[in-house]
Amino acid sequence: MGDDAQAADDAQAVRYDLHQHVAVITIDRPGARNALSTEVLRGLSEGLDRAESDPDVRAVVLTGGPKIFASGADIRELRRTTPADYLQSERLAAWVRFARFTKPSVAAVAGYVLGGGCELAMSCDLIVAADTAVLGQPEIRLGILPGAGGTQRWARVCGRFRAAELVLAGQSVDAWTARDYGMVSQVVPAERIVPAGVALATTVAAFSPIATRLSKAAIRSSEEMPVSAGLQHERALLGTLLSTDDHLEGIDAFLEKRAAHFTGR
Ligand code: DAK
Repeated sequence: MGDDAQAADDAQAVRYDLHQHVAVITIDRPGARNALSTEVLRGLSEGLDRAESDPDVRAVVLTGGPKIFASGADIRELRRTTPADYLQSERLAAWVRFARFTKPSVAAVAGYVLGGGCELAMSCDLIVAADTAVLGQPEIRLGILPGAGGTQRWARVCGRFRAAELVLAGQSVDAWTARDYGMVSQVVPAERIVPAGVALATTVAAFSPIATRLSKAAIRSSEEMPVSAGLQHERALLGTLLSTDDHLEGIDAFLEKRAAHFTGR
C-alpha cells in the first residue's frame, strides 16, 4: 500500500458507535490487517476515554473485521523501535490505559487475533469468538516475546504448558481450542459475532453500573492478589455496594416481582 493510501486507511482506523448503553469500538484498518499502529492505539485509547466519561455507557464491545480482529503490533513501526522509544512511547501508555479501563468490556473477535491483538482481547473482561477465530502469540517468530500481558495471562488462563505452546512454540489455536483452554467463553457463527458481543454487553449493561464496575475490579484483583487478600477486597467492595440505592432497588424489584431499574447511585 502506498503512503497516501496508508494514511487514509489509518485516519479512520477506529470507529465508535453507540447501541443504547453499549459503546462499540471497531478497529478498521484492513489494508494492514488491523495492525495496532500508534494511530490505532490512540484511537482505541480515545474510544475508551469517551466510553469511560459518558455516564450513559455501561459496557463496551471491542471488535474488528470479519476476517481479522487485529494482527498485533504494527511490525513496520516495531522495526524502528529502540528500547528508549519503547519505554517512552504513546504505545506503551495506551496499553496502560487499556488495563485501567473501569467499565465492563467484551472482545468480540473473528478471524486472526494475533500478538498484541490477542493481548488486547485478553485486556477485556469477556471474550466472544467467531468460529473463524485463530488466536496466537507469534512474537517468537519475530525474535521477541509478547509485551502486553501475553506470557502472564495465557499462563494464568490455561496453565504454563499450554501457554508455552502458544508463546514459545508460536502455535495458534482455533476458537474451539481457545474455549477448551478457558480463554473464550462463547463461540458463535462468524456472521453473528458483533450482535453476540453486543448482546452479552447489553446483558451486563442492564445491571447496576456500580455493581458491574466493582465486580470487574474484584475479578481483576484475582490476577494480582493472593486469595486471602482478594477475599478481603471482595468483602470491602460488597460493603460499598450495600450502601447504594441500586442494591435496595435490586432487592425491592425481586420482592415486588418486577424488573429492576438501576440508576448507578
Ligand atoms: N504489522 C504491519 N503490517 C502488517 C501486519 C502487522 N502486524 N500484519 C499484516 N500486515 C500487512 C502486510 O505487511 C501486508 O502489507 P502489504 O504487503 O500489502 O503492504 C498486508 O498487511 C497484508 O498482509 P498479508 O498478505 O500477510 O495478509 P494475509 O491475509 O495473508 O495474512 C496475517 C494475515 C495476519 C495472518 C499475516 O499478515 C500475519 O501473520 N501478520 C503478522 C502477525 C504477527 O506476527 N503479529 C505479531 C506482531 S508483534 C507492546 C505491546 C504489544 C506488542 C509490542 C509492544 N508494548 C506494551 C509497547 C506486540 C507485539 C506484536 O504483536
